[in-house]
Amino acid sequence: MATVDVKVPDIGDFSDVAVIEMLVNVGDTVAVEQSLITVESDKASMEIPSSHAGVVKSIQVKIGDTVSEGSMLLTLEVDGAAQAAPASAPAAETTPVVVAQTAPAPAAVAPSAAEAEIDLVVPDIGDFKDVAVIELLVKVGDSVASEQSLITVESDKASMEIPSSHAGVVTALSVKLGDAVNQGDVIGKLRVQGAAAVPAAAVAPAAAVAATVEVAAAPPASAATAAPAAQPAHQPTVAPSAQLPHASPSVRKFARELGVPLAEVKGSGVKGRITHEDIQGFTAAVMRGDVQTTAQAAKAPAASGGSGVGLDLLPWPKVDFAKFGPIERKEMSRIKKISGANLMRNAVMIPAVTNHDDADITDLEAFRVAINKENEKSGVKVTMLAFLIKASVAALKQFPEFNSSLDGDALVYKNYWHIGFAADTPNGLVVPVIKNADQKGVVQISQEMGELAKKARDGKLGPADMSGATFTISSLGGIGGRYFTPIINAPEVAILGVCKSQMEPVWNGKEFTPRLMLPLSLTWDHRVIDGAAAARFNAFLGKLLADFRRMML
Ligand code: CAO
Repeated sequence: MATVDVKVPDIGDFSDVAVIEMLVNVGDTVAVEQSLITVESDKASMEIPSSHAGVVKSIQVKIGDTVSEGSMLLTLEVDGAAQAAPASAPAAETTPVVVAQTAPAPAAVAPSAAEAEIDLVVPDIGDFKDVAVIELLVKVGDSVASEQSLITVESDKASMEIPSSHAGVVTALSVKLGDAVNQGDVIGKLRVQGAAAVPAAAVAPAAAVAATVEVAAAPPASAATAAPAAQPAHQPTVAPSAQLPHASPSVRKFARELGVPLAEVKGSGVKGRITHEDIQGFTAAVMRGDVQTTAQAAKAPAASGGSGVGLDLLPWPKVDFAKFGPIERKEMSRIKKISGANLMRNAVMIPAVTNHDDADITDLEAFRVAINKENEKSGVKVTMLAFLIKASVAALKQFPEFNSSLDGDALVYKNYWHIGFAADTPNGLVVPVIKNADQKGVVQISQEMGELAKKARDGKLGPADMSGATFTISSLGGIGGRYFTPIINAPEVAILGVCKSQMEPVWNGKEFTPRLMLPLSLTWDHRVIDGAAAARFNAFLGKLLADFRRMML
C-alpha cells in the first residue's frame, strides 16, 4: 500500500477559506471526487473533492482552519493503480463543488405601490441553457424571504437553486417539473409589499440575488484507471460521488442544522434526490420513534424496553401570517439557532424538576456594598453573582451528584468546579465559564465575569471560554422577576436560576422583620437527583448566603 497526499485543488480566487465541515473521518474509504471537506468564503461555500480513491490514513485539517490552493488536507492509503497517477496533478484536475454564487437581481417590478405583483424571473445563470426544473421548492400561497430558493434546475453539468428576488407571497407558479428554463424566463408571480413594491433598481441598485450552484465534479483523467468499472469516466450527476447523498446545498444545510444524517435519508425526488420534505419527514419519523438513526441505535441502552411510541406530535402549524396583516421575516442569529436546538433537546430529553426557595441575603448584600465602597478605586465591582458562584461550589462539593453527568447507566463525578453563567447579548444567550471557581476568590471571579461578559457582548467568546462547565447559574437579578424554570445545560444535571432580591417581611419567631430575600430556582435532572436532595441543596445554599462565614466551616 502506498500513500498519497491530497491537497486543495485550484479553487479560483478563493484563498484562506475556512473549513466549516469535515465530510470524512480517519479510516473512511473514499472514492475519486468524493467530497472531503466543505470550505466557506464570504461569497460561497464549496466542497473539496478527493483526487484519489483510497482509505483515509490521517487528516491534517480541522473545522475552523483556513486553507488555500495547495494546502495539505489528508493522506490516503491507495492501491497500486491509483498510486501510478502522479500525486499532485490529479488534485489540480478535480473540480470543487461550488455551493453559492451571486448574480444580479433580475426581477422586473411593477410601479411603486403599497402592494404589487411582480414576476419571478430566472436570473443570470451563466452559460446554462434549457436547464430542466427538477424540484419545486415553494407552492402558491407560500410566504418566501428574499433570496429563498424557489426551484432547482439541473443541466448536464450542474444543479442550481433559483432564488427569489424579493420577499413576498407566491401567487402563481408557471413552471412544472421537467420544464426547461433559461435566463429571463418568468417562473411565477410574487405579491410584495411596502418598500419591496418599489422597482428594484430604485430600492437597491446593487442588489444581488444568491444563486446556489452545485457543479458536478469532472472526473480527473486518472479516474479512468482508479475508478471502479461501474463508474463511467463522465458522470453527469449532481452529487460529487456515488457514495454521497444526492441533495442540493440548501437541503444539505437544512439537514446539518437539524443534525439529520443525510446518508440515512431516502430521497423521493428526481433520480432519488433528497428533498426538503424528505428531511422533514425523516425528522418527524425519528421523533415519532418510527425510525432510529444509526447513532441512536448505537447509543440505545441494551435493556431499554422502550415501546418506541415516541412523542407522536402534531405537525407544526403552518400559518400564512401575511393574510392577517403586514409581516417582516428575519433570519435568527447563529447563536439563537444553535442554542435553540440545544435547548429543545435538553427540554425534551431531561425529566427536569424545579425547586423554588428564598435566601436571606440582607447581611451579604450589606457586606457586598461595603467592600465595593472600600475598593471603589480598584475598578473591580464585586457582584452578587460572584458570591452565588462561590456558594454554589460549596454546595456542589457537599452534594457531588449535582456536579456530575450521566454516561449511559453510569454517573461521572467531576473533581473540578467550572461554573457557567448565562449572559444576555444582542445576538442571544451565551454561557461563558469561570474555570476552577473553587480556587478563586469572589473578587477574582467578579473580575473574570466582567471580562467574559464583555467578550460575550462583543461576540468574541471562543469555544474554550464556553466549554467545560459542570454547573450553570442563570441570573435575571439585574433585570427583575420572581422565579423561573431554567433549562438544564446538558450534559450538566442541574442549573440555578436567580431572580431579583427584594425586601420582605420575615417572621423571626417574635415579629416580622424586613429582610432582603433572594429568589432561587433550582432545576435538576430527576434521573440523577431526587427531590429531597434538591431541597437540601437549596437549603444549604440559603444558609451559606444568609451567613457567608459558614463558607469557612
Ligand atoms: N437582585 C437584585 N439586584 C441584583 C441582583 C439580584 N439578584 N443581581 C444583580 N443585581 C443588580 C446589581 O447589583 C446591579 O446593580 P447596580 O448597578 O446598582 O450595582 C444591577 O442589578 C445590574 O447587574 P448585572 O446584571 O449587570 O450584573 P450581574 O453580575 O448580576 O450579571 C450577567 C451579569 C452577565 C449575568 C448579566 O448581565 C446577564 O446577562 N444576565 C442575564 C442572564 C440571562 O439572560 N438569563 C436567562 C437565561 S434563560 O433564558
